[in-house]
Amino acid sequence: MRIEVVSLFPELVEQVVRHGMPRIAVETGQLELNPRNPRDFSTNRWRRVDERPYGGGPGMVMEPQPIAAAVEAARVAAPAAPVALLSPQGHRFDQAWAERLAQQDGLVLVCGRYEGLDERFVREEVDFELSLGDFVLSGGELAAMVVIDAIARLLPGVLGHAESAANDSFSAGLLDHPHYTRPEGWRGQRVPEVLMSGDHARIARWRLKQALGQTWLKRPDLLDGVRLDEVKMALLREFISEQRVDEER
Ligand code: 9WO
Repeated sequence: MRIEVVSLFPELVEQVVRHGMPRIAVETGQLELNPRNPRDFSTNRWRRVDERPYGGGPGMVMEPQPIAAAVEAARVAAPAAPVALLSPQGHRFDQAWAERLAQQDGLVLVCGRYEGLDERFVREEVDFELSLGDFVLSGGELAAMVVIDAIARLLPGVLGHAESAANDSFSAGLLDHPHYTRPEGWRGQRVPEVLMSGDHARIARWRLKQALGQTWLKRPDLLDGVRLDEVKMALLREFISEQRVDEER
């Protein structure tokens, strides 16, 4: 997959492929990340990319010409790629969005700075807007890096992809089960016995029960989005009844 990032801070966005799954995705040729700086496309003799807002007010607005030219160059490098703007007005980015975008051959991510972008640019060049949540950042770059990380770990061929991405309980619409490592006892708390039993079927059953239970406890809204078959319903009931026992202790 080829991801083109339009940003006034390309060196910031490039940091995302220095570590972790995005780095592996680049090293294995599954991901190509190409930043494009609107400043390089400015036809202004001072390479200016921002101007004062019509109507007045504080701050500056990104001029349409340089950022549109950068997006047009990105479109040539990644034909048919959708153009997404990172903004609080966008669709809420989630795992389903990550999975959908990971199936594309290309993607153009546009990062704004200053007080915002000229609205005519958004109408002309942007296919959809993506939001990480209801908060304001100083620019779209950190949000673009989050989107790139979420996509990179889903790309086929990225190390461990087959097991870990499919195993993510988020791919089943659930939170993760708890994890434990050595030592067996720490600050008076023991690792659950089942995890040391070597009984893989029992372990898988315990993990699914915990994933269902943790989702019920911490994010009950997510359970509205998943169809619980009889096995899962039974596991969740079992988790809930064990909760009550824990509370009474
Ligand atoms: C800022 C803003 C504030 C209140 C209501 C709507 C708003 N839109 C923007 C906006 O698009 N700002 C541009 C991009 C320019 C300034 C910094 N930008 C930005 C992107 N701030 N916050 C984001 C963002 C992106 C994705 N998810 C959450 C926030």
